[in-house]
Amino acid sequence: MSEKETGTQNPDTDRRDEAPVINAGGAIFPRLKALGIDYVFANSGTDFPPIIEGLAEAEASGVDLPKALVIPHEHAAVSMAHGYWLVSGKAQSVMLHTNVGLSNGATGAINAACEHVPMILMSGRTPVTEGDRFGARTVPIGWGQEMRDQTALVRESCKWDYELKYPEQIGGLLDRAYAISNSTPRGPVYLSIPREVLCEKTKAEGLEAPCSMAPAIAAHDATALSEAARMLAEAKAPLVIAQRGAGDEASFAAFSRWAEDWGIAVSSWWATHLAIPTDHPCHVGANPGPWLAEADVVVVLDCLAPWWPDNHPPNPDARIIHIGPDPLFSRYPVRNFRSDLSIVGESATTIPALIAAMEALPRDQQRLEQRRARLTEASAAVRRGIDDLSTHAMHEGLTKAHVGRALSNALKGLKSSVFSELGCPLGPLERQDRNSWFQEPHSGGLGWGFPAALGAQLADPDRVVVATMGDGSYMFSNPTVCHQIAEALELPVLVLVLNNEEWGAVRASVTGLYPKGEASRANRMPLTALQPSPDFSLTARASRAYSRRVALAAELDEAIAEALEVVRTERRCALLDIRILPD
Ligand SMILES: Cc1ncc(C[n+]2csc(CCOP(=O)(O)OP(=O)(O)O)c2C)c(N)n1
Ligand SMILES: [Mg+2]
Repeated sequence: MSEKETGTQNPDTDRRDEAPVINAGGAIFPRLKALGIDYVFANSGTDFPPIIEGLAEAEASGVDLPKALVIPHEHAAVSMAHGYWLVSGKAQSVMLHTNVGLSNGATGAINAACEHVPMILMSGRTPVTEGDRFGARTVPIGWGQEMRDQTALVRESCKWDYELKYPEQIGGLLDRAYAISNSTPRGPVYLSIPREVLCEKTKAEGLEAPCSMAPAIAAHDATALSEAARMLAEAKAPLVIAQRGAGDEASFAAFSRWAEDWGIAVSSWWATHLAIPTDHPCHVGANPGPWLAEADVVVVLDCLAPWWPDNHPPNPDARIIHIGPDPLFSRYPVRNFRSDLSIVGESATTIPALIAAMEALPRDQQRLEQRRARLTEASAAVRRGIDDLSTHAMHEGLTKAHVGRALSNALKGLKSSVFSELGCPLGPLERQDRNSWFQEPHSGGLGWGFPAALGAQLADPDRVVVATMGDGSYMFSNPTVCHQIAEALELPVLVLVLNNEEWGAVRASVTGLYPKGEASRANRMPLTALQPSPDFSLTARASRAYSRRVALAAELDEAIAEALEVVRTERRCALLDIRILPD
């Protein structure tokens, strides 16, 4: 009797006989490439044999694949994907080991979610079967890495998650993961990939086909946008607070022209991206306080927390407009900044639309001129204050402001991005171009700056990329790992460690809350010192980076110039361990 007659025919097996089949673990790679993904930042484990075997098979077959990179710590892998996105605008993927690898990457996922950074995050899943199946558990970790809900480790940070059930789902699920990750508001997505499923065979056919699902990009409501345009055109004292930049290259440039044209104050309170050049006549600096007190219309442009509620009370009569890909930041349970008008959309589209909508509206030319003149004066005064801070007597030692100013002088005329994590502050560090400034996300998962800078350098080898961070942040970044990556991938990042031998921000937080408390008066505040300070220059040198310790103000300019020269001519990572005073 034939199979057909008995009804035992397995259509799947039959199909496999006809079409070429590959290991499911390898099918992931050509699919990612088809989605436009250049890199898989990977940290492998014992759940990886079908992935590694599949990858080797795919490589041997000559199909187009993303580059799979060994990243020796998961936090670095996720943060590199984050940094890559920031300068390229292209989502990447990260592949980690079961629950233990995923938990090491979870802080990176929290950071990416906070900043709306898309990426496809994957991690293995310990086998569920205990034998009698290819790929089943073997050694004790197969049992030890079991969890009821592994995905819970990153679920709150991910827009979408799923566990791969069948190998033939790979193409469709990755398309969906990619499309959702890149939809407004963008963010990481997570797919868990169990070992037994990856050990199965699947069809090779179709893996290189174009993505089957387009991201959904939200656009502003036209009525709300016209209303915002009218409010701004009629405003007496308009203010924009911008934290996450001003969209793409074109909208960034248009935003600067518009602010000047209409005489609108722009504050960069806790800006994680640059929205306007620091020396723009309308850039009133980081402190929105005085401007909020008088503003009658405030635009909160993509800001999670646009001001400090107790310190910067807005004018009670002000009307407040929130604009952004998720203007109310719906993922956060508590965020009660008033919003009279909320406009959803990507800044790259909303900003030009708002500008266009205002063009046709009447303007009081005299009022605008007065506003412009006042802003020019006020922003110059803010810059003079910063200049004083950045250049005042250095005989007692260096400050973050001094280093920031020296760095901006050294970077003049170079295409550069500075990643600052409690490093050089914006202001003393002057920045003009889009993508020239990135600060750690407001989720503050430290250890982000160095690997994010590595990701940015990978995305744009011609750019000078600087990672400037506190000594604490440098240690959080797993520096040995980051220097290994820099050497292995030839990523000549300039690293400036601003070493005050403490967690200064924690100390400042204590003195802020208890200015006259025991801890503030103590000779040495508990739980904040990082002494004895390691010799970070040796950590860098372990991976053959250039390194130098800078203790004296007189050495600073020359040390930065020398390090920059190494970075640019030898294409080698360079680290300066710069002794700074506590703030
Ligand atoms: C992963 C992580 N752990 C702990 C903290 C808490 N934290 C916030 S700021 C800070 C100190 C940072 O020290 P450093 O980088 O040396 O900068 P400094 O404030 O000394 O200039 C710490 C520990 C955090 N934000 N993230
Ligand atoms: Mg410190």
